[in-house]
Amino acid sequence: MTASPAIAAPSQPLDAAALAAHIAADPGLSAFFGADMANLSIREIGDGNLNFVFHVAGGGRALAIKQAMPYSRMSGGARALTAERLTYEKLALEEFARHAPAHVPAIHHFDAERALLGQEFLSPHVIMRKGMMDGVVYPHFAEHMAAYLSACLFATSDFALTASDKRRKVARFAGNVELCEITERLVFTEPFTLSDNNRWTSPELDAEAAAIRGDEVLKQAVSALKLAFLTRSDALLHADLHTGSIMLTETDTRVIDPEFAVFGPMGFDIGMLIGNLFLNCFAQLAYETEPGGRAAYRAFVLGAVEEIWTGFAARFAALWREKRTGDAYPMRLFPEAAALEAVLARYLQDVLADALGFAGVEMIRRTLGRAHTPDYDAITDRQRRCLSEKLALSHGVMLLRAPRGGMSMTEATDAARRLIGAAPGR
Ligand code: SR1
Ligand code: MG
Repeated sequence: MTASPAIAAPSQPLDAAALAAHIAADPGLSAFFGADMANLSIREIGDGNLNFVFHVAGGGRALAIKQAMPYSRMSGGARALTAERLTYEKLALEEFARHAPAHVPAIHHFDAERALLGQEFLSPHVIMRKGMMDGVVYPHFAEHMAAYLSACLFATSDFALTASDKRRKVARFAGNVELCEITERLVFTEPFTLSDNNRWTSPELDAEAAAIRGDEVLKQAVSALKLAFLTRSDALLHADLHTGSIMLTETDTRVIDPEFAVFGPMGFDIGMLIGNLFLNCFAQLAYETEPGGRAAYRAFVLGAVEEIWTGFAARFAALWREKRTGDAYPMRLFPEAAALEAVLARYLQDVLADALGFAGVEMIRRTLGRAHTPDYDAITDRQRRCLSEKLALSHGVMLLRAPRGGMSMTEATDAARRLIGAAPGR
């Protein structure tokens, strides 16, 4: 199944009255809100780049209803984009819910024609990026993300699926070309060349941006990673796994917004996530109100990076040893798990090498490309912002220029610690 036919979405987002009328006309939604249907509270709360999101509450219950317009929100309507992305998001949420139900929101409503997706309203959860900017420690986040990543990536890979099932799933998501195109251009191409879409803190970062544009070794490393994204189908990716795609509390972690979902290299999701954690870690320097005021928080962030990797690798290895029901390295050929330990170790080493590279790409593109993150945009002191951005760029460049397979996750976090320790004013 593909996501066609194309959805004819309206050109204006719904207003509260129109959404209330839609809810009233839908038996599932009106049953959800029950007797309080007439007194629904509806407000638009979206802050993402692509969609509108409405908080709808009544009768002590609440939903987050997402509306995809036939354009991207950040373009103000200028960039056409079909609303099919919402169908991929729904398909991905359903798939991930099968493997990591504790870490995705429940779906309560889907209307392809109107491009509406109603999901569990997560409360008191906050967007992780905001929590990190506020300095909130999430003690279970790394463990939860290791569980989510290992379960979803393993279960949608050839290690778990028969070849036929895997091919069917790959085909189902292969039509998500519009959002893949955004990633291919905004993540892997434009930040590494001159483009009207790019922006950076200028003139302070002009020299760094020019050096990156002229760095052939780095651009070849980025291109090799882009080729992996274009051609490989290791597992179903969330494919936009930044800290704005995670909502959490101290005890509960949910991964939201998988509208970019597509099959690709496993290291992409891990790399995007840790790239955003590194970005936040360097931004923390600028949030300090006294020297060292965010040192403990940086230690939490870098500890989380390490724990995500060790937790992922351990859980993935356990699944490989015990639940390898797929066509790759089938159990019937290798009944003794021990015979494949070297293969498993090499596989994980490759995932790590990819993840570190993708993390480097993410750090550079969020600093020099079209789509920045609030971690940096919110820093009003220009000098501090530049310092954090330069550290992020240095770290990203280092990850991409390191010989492939030559770096452990701890070496990557240690490099971040060293950069921060040597920063001016430290
Ligand atoms: C036009 S979308 C820009 C960025 O926002 C999304 O969250 C993705 O990261 C994309 O690259
Ligand atoms: Mg998103």
